[in-house]
Amino acid sequence: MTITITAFERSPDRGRGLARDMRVRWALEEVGQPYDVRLVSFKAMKQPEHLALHPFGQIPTYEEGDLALFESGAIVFHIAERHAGLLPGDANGRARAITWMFAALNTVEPPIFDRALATILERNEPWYEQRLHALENGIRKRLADLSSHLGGADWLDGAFSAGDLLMVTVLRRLNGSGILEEYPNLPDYVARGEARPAYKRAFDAQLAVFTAASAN
Ligand code: GTB
Repeated sequence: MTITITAFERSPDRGRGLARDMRVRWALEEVGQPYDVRLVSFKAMKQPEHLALHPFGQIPTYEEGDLALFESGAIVFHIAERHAGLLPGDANGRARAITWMFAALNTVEPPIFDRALATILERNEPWYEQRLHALENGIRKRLADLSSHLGGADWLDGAFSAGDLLMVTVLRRLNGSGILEEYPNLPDYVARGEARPAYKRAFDAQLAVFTAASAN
């Protein structure tokens, strides 16, 4: 059955793979599932046709036969459940990998996303530097604990899993901030994720969308 996902027609990140379709593309590449992409404009995202797929008018969405999903974490989980390669076979290992998926999205991503938003929306406020400092200290607390947990391991819990896939996409949002580099095993961890052939295919595919849009 054909899988169709949605992505930005013209991503504000200019093809840096920061929009959340990237994690869905990566998951599909890891499990070897081909997929189509329907590109949507900001305007189209708020129209009834798209709202029927995504109640909050966002990307990504996922369609497969009569199944329609939204929320990148839920989509990655669905892919990982249906196909081998992203969750361990043993029940306890699987539960731990799922725990890391939630940790990436519920514990690590929120402070990182708040910082990214502040750098865009609050840059000209008189209290910006103070706010940024507080946000970055919140991020440091999470990264310090994550770094301690990871130690010298390649991945968060044994073999690469959907938990690592989500965590790497979350940490990539800190590129250029210098914060990740304060915990030397974390840039290495991100680099290991980015070196995976499936990651590269997903990254190139989303970059090609931006390149084509820029040519028009
Ligand atoms: N919790 C949802 C999920 O995980 O799927 C959040 C989905 C979401 O935030 N989608 C964003 C969206 O559709 C795109 S990814 N926004 C349009 C809207 O809300 O109207 C977030 C995002 C956007 C831009 C960048 N960037 O330019 O760097 C990075 C990430």
